[in-house]
Amino acid sequence: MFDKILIANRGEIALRVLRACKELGIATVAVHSTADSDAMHVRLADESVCIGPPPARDSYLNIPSLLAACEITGADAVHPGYGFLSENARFADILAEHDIGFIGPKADHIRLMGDKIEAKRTAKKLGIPVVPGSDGGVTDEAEARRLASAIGYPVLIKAAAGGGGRGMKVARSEAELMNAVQTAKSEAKAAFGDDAVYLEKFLEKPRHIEIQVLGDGRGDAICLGERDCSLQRRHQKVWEEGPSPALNEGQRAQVLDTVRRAMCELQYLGAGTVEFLYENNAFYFIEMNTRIQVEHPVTEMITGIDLIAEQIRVAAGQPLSLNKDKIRFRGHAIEVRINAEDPDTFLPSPGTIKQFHAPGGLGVRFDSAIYAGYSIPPFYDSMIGKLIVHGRTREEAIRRLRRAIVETVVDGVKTTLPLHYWITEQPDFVEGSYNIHWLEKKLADR
Ligand code: MV4
Repeated sequence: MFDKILIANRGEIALRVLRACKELGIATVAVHSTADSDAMHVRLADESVCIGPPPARDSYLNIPSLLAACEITGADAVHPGYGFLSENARFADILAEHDIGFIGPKADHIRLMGDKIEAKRTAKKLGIPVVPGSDGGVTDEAEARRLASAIGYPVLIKAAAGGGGRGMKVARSEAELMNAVQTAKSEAKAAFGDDAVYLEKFLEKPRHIEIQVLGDGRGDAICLGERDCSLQRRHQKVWEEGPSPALNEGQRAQVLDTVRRAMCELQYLGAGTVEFLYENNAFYFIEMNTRIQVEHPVTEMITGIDLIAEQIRVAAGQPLSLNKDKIRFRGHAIEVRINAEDPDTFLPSPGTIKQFHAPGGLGVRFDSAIYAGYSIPPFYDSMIGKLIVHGRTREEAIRRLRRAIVETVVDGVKTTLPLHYWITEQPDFVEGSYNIHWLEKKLADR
């Protein structure tokens, strides 16, 4: 097992990793930019190192600084959290060259899943159902036309280096195709330095359902259920819940088993998420994320498994602490992201938190690094915490969420909590019938 873990992140996820380390008896090192000297993760860690000025590229993304911080403190492993360097294969390789553990997947798997064409090809080979589309990249115009008519319009053009919705273009007819391909290519080139694109059947009203996986890197893997993340705004998740209100037991058992077998065959190491679109009772793989995700507490609440502790164990070469027959799913969990934003305009609202009171009680979890008197720096993303609730049923979880939102006090900055309360008041949403377009449509005619 590792003796000392350096946490290459900030905010609530840095606290989340710190807590797991403490419970495992592992010493912790926090790193921080000059904008984060007063941050809670710095206060709670055993040691801390300043790694640079406020812009992330000079601090939280600065690999030489992070290596120096490991060297100075004698940390023998790094946990990257989410975002920043969490899916940077080169960082994983460099740590290995320096004999420092990376608490994440094998570098080759990070690289493989970072290329969305290769990821899809791999998923298909492993028996996971994928969205119908081109089996590789699209190069010339004639090929694009041929592929699109074979797939059937509408088609979606996606960037191989993309993900998270950036660089996608819809073509509803052959007349729109060339322009869509050209635009997608030049946007991909500008955003990622790579103009490779591929085609997929455009699904009109899918849900976004993702499967949490954990692998030991030696052929054992488990699936810890799904999260329904269909409530998004501009490709930012707003509300995540599990189990998905759209699935029945049979469908769930089947997709979980397919994904588990695939991860065993891949010899996947660590935590990962296999993302699907779900429409008309069918699953279609779109991407795989090779990191712990923001919404991992939904899974922890319904399984009782500490996902960060499992990541650390398997990264240290230990087996998973349980096998697939020991996993039990209990009740329903919902996570809402609390952003320091105006709930009507979504403009950022940085500033100083004057008063703060966290909600509590049965089935309530509040993951955050804020405190009364804390100033939210303007340099990073606006998420200041997550409220997670658990109940025996979805109805109970929604009622508990409403109660917990009312109990929460965050004064001094605007937050998205009123938006979440408003969502719980929408009858069609409470009924469970929603897709990836529900939130933006509702917001538009609110
Ligand atoms: C799609 C799609 C429809 N059809 N692929 C957006 C983010 C990226 N991870 C995949 N995305 C989509 N891929 C096909 N073939 C619609 C989306 C999409 C979306 C997906 C999940 C959650 C919200 C979304 C909002 C708009 C579009």
